[in-house]
Amino acid sequence: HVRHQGISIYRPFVYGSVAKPFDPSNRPTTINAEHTHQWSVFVRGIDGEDISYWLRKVQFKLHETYPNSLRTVESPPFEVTETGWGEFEVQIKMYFVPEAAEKPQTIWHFLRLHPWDGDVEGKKLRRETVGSQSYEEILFNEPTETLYDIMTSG
Ligand code: SLL
Repeated sequence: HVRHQGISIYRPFVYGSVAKPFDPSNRPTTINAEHTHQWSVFVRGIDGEDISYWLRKVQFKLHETYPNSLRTVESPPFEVTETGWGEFEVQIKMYFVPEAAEKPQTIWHFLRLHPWDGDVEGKKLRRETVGSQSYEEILFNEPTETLYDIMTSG
């Protein structure tokens, strides 16, 4: 791969989660009785930008209590939706398009189900949606010429 020396390209993205408690009076009967929340964990562009021109796939490694805890998403939306009862650290491994000739990068996100303030029991009754997300930038140092062309066209 021919690389552009001394050049860096970066792109913003967001990763995080959103979790919503089940309404006890209106619970889907198919859901495991111990599960208190439905949640999603995601990697996405800013303002809905499609980032699949540089992000090829994402592997979300869930807590080992989940069946098939390694979830691979090969196209947007790069997200996993599940139900559960507990908070845990999600490992998010980002794979880049082959033109990038870059190794995958791993980031971590803490899946929050409960609000920070007050006690957990009280919050369950309030049934709040809890979101937690981080803004990041991916940095490609000395990008390949083909990646450079992809990133700078359109
Ligand atoms: C805790 N250390 O104890 C954490 C682990 C794991 C959450 C939380 C599993 C759902 C299922 C689930 O919600 N795991 O498949 O039953 O709080």
